[in-house]
Amino acid sequence: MSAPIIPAQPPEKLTGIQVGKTKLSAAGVPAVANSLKHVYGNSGLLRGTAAMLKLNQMGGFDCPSCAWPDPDDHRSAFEFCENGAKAIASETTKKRVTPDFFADNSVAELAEWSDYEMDQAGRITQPVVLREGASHYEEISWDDAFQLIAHELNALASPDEAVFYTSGRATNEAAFLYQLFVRQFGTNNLPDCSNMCHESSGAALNQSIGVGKGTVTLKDLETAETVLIMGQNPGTNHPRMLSSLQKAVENGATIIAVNPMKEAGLTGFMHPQQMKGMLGRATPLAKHFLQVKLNGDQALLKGIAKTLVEDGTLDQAFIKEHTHGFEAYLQHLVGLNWADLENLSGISQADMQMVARQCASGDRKLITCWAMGLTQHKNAVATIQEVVNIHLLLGALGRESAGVCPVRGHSNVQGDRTMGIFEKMPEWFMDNLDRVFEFKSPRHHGWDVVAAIKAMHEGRGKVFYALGGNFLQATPDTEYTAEALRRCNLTVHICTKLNRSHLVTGRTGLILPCLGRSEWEEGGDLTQFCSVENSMSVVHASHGTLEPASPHLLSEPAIIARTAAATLGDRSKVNWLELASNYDLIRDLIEKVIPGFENFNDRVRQPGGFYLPSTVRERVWKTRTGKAEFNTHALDILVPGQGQLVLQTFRSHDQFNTTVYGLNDRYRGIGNERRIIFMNPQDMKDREIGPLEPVDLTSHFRGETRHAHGFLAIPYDQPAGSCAAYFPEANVLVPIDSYADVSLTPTSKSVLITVKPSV
Ligand SMILES: Nc1nc2c(c(=O)[nH]1)N[C@H]1C(S)=C(S)[C@@H](COP(=O)(O)OP(=O)(O)OC[C@H]3O[C@@H](n4cnc5c(=O)[nH]c(N)nc54)[C@H](O)[C@@H]3O)O[C@H]1N2
Ligand SMILES: Nc1nc2c(c(=O)[nH]1)N[C@H]1C(S)=C(S)[C@@H](COP(=O)(O)OP(=O)(O)OC[C@H]3O[C@@H](n4cnc5c(=O)[nH]c(N)nc54)[C@H](O)[C@@H]3O)O[C@H]1N2
Ligand SMILES: [Mo]
Repeated sequence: MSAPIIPAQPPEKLTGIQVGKTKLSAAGVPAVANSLKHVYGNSGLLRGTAAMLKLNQMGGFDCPSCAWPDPDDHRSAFEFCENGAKAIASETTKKRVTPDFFADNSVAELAEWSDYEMDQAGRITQPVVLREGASHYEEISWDDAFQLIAHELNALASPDEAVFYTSGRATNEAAFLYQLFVRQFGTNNLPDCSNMCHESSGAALNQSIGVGKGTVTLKDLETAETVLIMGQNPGTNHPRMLSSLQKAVENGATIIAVNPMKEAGLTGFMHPQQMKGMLGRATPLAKHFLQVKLNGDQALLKGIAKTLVEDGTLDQAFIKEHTHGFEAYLQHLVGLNWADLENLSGISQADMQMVARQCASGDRKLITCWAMGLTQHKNAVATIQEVVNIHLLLGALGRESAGVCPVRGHSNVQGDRTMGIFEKMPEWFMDNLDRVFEFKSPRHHGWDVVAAIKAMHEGRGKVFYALGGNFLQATPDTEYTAEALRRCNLTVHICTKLNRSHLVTGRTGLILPCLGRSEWEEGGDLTQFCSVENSMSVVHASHGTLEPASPHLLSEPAIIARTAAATLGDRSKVNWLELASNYDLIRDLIEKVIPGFENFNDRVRQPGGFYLPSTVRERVWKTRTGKAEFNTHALDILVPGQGQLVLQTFRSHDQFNTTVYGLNDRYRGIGNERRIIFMNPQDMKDREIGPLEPVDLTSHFRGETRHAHGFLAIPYDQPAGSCAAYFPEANVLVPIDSYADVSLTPTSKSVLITVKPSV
């Protein structure tokens, strides 16, 4: 008898919404109170305090939440934010998911649970397997689990039939070992969460300035004159960035925010560790707020560039010495008309000029920060290159207090890429791997996230192995992706907590639970530590200091090493088990393969770690032409058809990606509900939809439709034609074939939908 088909989406239950006021500033005492509630509620007083005191301290562990850097010198006793606290609470919880838990709850029953309930279940303690046709997961020994994986991998007709996903929490050591295993196995099928995240930034920056990373330090940010924050909600997603922004403002910087939503963290900040903040007095952050239409940034940026040209405020010397492609770009700007730019962006010419003049003022110490609001659109790469164009016009790149700052998401997503987690690493990297490990790495490119889903759907991908993450719910087109996973022979998840990807499995499903970042290594070895790279290219150590959630857990490097040893056997000359027992040995190998890691083991032991070198800071441009490149793109902006709206899928305050810590979105004034759609009030009236009325959403793409039912409509200040719902509930609406040009990032912020009252 075959098992029932397990639903792919969270249950469509409403949880009892409470609507309050939207907030005008972020953090303050409520943030601290909320952090403490999460930490002590989950972890208990002792474990909770022990964890919080080690978070982001030198000699402690790196916060597993976002990738925002720590101060280079001074750290306050609590260098954390509300969301870091929630991440820690979720990891250090006292609750456990044991083999008995799986015996009590069938997979079909677990599929009825909400994402919040699944996270609340606690830490998984032992490896478990869902055998073909079985209704429940059951215990399996580590050895048997590795044999099972090895058997399925070695039975494939080609290594390219396997998919090896990575989520950006994996440390450098785990990631390096993983990509080495995958390439020795014989494939480059290494999709990662970055494909859905900052891939557009990497692709754009690599082509424009020869590196795919940001070019500024914390000090640069704190001493900039103008900070442009585009498509980012730092109050929720990068709260520690607010202290840096506060410092920048205190040093005289002007902050300009560009966002369809007036996010609390952009308008004001109450520093929870300063008297003023505790008294509830906020430091105003953004002086100007440009409420751009969803996906309208490209037009706005062109308007800023056009003004710089019309005003003649260009850095001619920089342009001449350092750039390529200026003439073509100039011609393009001259040919644009203001009415189009205004219509497409929703921003007036006067405002675009005001921003341009602010950017060109003083010493042009301009820093532009951005996140998912720019990267998850069809024109994302073009838009980000437009950001770079402005920096090139002003010579605001590769010097102090100026540059570009893509603000990364996952705490080590940037490091994972440095370590080789990429389906198309450059030749020099592969050459180095071959030299150091004496093998021939596969040179044909592998699959990214979208390609991997399609391959599994079409039967070309047969084994899915994930180092962390929640593939089913992080990816677009939930129903399509679920079918892709169901068609696999085997799906394997290395993870800490239960999530929906564990329920929608291949013919056989495996859950391999690992240690969390806060925990010490197997055998209580406190000298072992891992390393990570933050959003500003600082590589530093992370020491686990807590007792593991279960004695059965293995570290990520150990799981990868044992998978590799079982699968490759004599085919590999690498001593996998030795590497997994001493991370210094892994770091020695990283040093041999990747430039910038000289004396890695010494330097990573220095307090605060070290910066990776940046060619841009030396004004060396590793591009096609050896210059920084102006890229000229035609205006290409998503315009909704008759009756349609553009939907963005974004994060609430109480979630970390697909992990739901709570049901509130405090700054936006939402309590106890996630199935909601924020709409412009006039758009609601036009559709005769009242506040809190249930609505159904239909997305439209190339004649195909996709549906999501039973969302509550909330009137919310944003441009007409733009609307927003939470990820992952709305992912079902994002079409698998709708992705960004060049970077192939799913267009999670550019979904064309129609909204109707539920019938
Ligand atoms: N607490 C918490 N922290 C996190 C995460 C989390 O889920 N929770 N996730 C981590 C990860 S992996 C990432 S990538 C980051 C994500 O950090 P963000 O990018 O801040 O995350 P989103 O919630 O997707 O927010 C996108 C923001 O861009 C705006 N936006 C959307 N579309 C547009 C547009 O077309 N133009 C402009 N100008 N703005 C737009 C939205 O209104 C919203 O404010 O955060 C990281 N940190
Ligand atoms: N519609 C829509 N979709 C999106 C986005 C969006 O804005 N809109 N954002 C995209 C972005 S920016 C990203 S980065 C992706 C995120 O995609 P993923 O990285 O795949 O998803 P997460 O939700 O971060 O993964 C959570 C799971 O990681 C596991 N985990 C937690 N800690 C550890 C650990 O230490 N080790 C291991 N091995 N596992 C651990 C837990 O089991 C948890 O359930 O989602 C993308 N998807
Ligand atoms: Mo991300």
